[in-house]
Amino acid sequence: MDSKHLLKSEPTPKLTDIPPLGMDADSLHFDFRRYYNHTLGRDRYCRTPHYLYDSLALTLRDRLMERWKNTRFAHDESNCKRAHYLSLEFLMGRALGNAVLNLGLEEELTRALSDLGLEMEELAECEHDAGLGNGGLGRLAACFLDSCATLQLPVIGYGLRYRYGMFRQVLKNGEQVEEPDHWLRQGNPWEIERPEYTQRVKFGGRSEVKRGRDGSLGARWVDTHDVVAVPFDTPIPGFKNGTVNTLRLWSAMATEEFDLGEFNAGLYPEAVGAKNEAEKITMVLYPNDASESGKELRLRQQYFLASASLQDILQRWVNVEGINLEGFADKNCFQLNDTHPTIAVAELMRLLLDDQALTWDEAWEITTRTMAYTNHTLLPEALEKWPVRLFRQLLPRLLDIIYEINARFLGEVARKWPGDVDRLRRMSIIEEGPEPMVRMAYLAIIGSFSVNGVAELHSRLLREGLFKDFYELWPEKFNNKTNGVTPRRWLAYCNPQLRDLISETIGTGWISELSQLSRLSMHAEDPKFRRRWLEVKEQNKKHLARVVKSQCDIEFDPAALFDIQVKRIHEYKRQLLNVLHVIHLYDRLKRGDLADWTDRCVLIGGKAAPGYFMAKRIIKLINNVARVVNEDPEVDGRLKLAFFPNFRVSAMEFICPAADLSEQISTAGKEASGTGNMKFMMNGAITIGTLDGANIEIREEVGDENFFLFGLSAEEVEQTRSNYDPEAIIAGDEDLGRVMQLLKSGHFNQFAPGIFDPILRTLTSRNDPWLTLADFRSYIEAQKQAAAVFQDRDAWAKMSILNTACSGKFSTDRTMQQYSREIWGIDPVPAFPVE
Ligand code: 21N
Repeated sequence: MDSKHLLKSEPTPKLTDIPPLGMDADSLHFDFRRYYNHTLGRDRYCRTPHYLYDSLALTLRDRLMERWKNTRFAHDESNCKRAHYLSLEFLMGRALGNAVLNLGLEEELTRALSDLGLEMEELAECEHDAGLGNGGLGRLAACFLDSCATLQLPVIGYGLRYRYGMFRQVLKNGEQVEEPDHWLRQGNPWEIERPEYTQRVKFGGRSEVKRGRDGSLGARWVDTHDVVAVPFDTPIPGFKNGTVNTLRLWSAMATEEFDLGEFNAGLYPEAVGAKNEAEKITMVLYPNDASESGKELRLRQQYFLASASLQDILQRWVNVEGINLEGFADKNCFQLNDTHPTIAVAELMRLLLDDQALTWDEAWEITTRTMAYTNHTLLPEALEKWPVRLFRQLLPRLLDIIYEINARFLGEVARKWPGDVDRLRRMSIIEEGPEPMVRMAYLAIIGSFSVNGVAELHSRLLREGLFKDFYELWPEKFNNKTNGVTPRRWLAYCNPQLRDLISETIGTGWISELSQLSRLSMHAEDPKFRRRWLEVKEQNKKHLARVVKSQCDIEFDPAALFDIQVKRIHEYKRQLLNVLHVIHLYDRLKRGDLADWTDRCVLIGGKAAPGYFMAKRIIKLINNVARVVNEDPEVDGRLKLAFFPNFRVSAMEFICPAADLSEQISTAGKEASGTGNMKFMMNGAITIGTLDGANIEIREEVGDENFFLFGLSAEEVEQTRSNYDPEAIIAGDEDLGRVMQLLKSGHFNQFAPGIFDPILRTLTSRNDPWLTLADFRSYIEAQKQAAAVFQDRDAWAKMSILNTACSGKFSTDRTMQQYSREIWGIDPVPAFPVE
């Protein structure tokens, strides 16, 4: 720590010994008014609710602050092992409602506010989502933090404080337009800046290498351009347990010297430009969810996170334990959220070798005992590779280290498989070719003691396919950790009516022990309980219908089947299959085929990566089909289709409680896990899905009779590819024939001929990687079955209740218990009580 930040004299304990804040309505009421009037200086003429929101956030933050400090003290004094979750994304969403729930303040706060004529929900709406992530991977990190705090696990999140989060999606003429998400514009009451923990990160320059007597590398990294990393901490409250953990996000700042040289040379604009260059690093989140960006700035972001975080952790170690790093690996571990922060493997080696003067073997021992890697995708286009050339330019010292890791590793492979040159080529960190590349996944596997996938099927496919060579070398590294979601945000907070019904029926223990939901099963037979269950769903559907009306100007009838698919738009997720089904239903209505008809409202939402042409064209198709279907008098309201704009965490909070049917229809073998599927299930939606990702485990838990299964299995998908003949499928299926004819005829693009040709071409290509038409028939049949069951309100209610009742496995509390016991080797540490 910088000595200029330290006081010369020890302050009296009186400075920090203060009584705890009241958790009653009167204390909250008093503090809220004090913030509004005295701190923010507003008066009765102020008409914007934002200052009311700020006053409330500050009132709550004070209560978090004292618990936060007590948690830190408890961790420090117990000298416990800690886990550090390194992630380029934390999709936190809003903090206020979650803080109220986890602090157990819902009742008292409602009283305090109602006395002032205010409602919490209205103030909560003022908060901008912290959208510092793309999709599942980023939201998973956020759910993990909630569960770690609730389980009182000493886990710290490390990420980047992007000034612009995930873009805002607006629709113009049915097409996606991106707008910047300046989420910090109105300030962020949930973060506190910690300049005292500032770090310095190096870029560029040269590496001067010299080999030591024991063969180890000694080196100096010189002539670097440094960037300063300033941490901002966000409190992560556990559920009613006094624990508040930390999410630490780094913000890039120019060093003071950075511009000085140029400034002195009279190049003032250039100096300020250089400052911008440094601060660009944390300016914006990359918005591609499932393909690597390949951009230099992205690699800068990754290294900035890895280096600042590791230096922070090592500095703490040295401050507390001194320079002896022997016990470091017993007290620390790092979880790499996909390959994005994997440069941490080489960076930890650099810090241990160059700064701490350890030998290679000592440093490698610490690295491989502390690093653990989670893979989130099998899609080849998402596997990160960086040009060696770029590494040499930007991180020359790290490239030296990667080469050395690779040389020693290939030696090990050669000893195990003498003469197997092809295996050496396959397993090398460096992919040879005209432009040699660094394969980040291989660096992650080689540098880690644990490699995990995120659902059973996904982990098996990693062992048998993508990482087969590595599995043969190190089977003991490989394991599965099926994803989950936090039941606090995704049931107790977002669905208060269902929460109250469940708690009235089985008590409140389920909120922190979700397997208790199984006690609902016996009530699934009770007609009165079923009626109340359906009443809650109906209320939630009415709420969603109001939002759809205001956002999309489309009327949803709450009595209809609410059929929902919300997730990033990607061809493998097959939003197109959903659209083909909607067109098929439309075609049935037009032909007067009303046999066993069920009214249906289909909602599709999600963002497309800005550079992903096909995904954007799929959005356009959804909107065009919606317009034709919704406006056709012959359809007469029996079928509705809406595209929900700007899908995000805070939207999912009212969407998932209102779903009847959850669409999880990816090509089998492509969706690593899925987590939206779990949110829907918890809230009593029934899944229509393929045997992909965690769908398989959802079906195992709930039983085949409470799940609408369709489609090829992952094995069948691979067998089908070689003789896939979509034209033959169309010829053999009249319904599909008519759907394709409608599309081809331009029925949905009367004034823009040809715009859907690219979509038609992939659907009818023998090389369509997503095999959409192969699953058409079985999808239509499963949909028909769902529609039929929906008519039988009692049968549907029972299935819905059983879905919630069987969702216990999909709590991140279970997931985090497994990570903590089977990977991290950490134990819970109770926080000191506030008193
Ligand atoms: C998801 F832009 N993986 S979101 C899985 F370069 N990867 O698809 C899902 F910066 N993102 O099945 C699973 O449930 C979820 O993870 C949680 O395990 C995701 C990768 C990504 C790639 C590049 C970039 C950003 C993100 C970018």
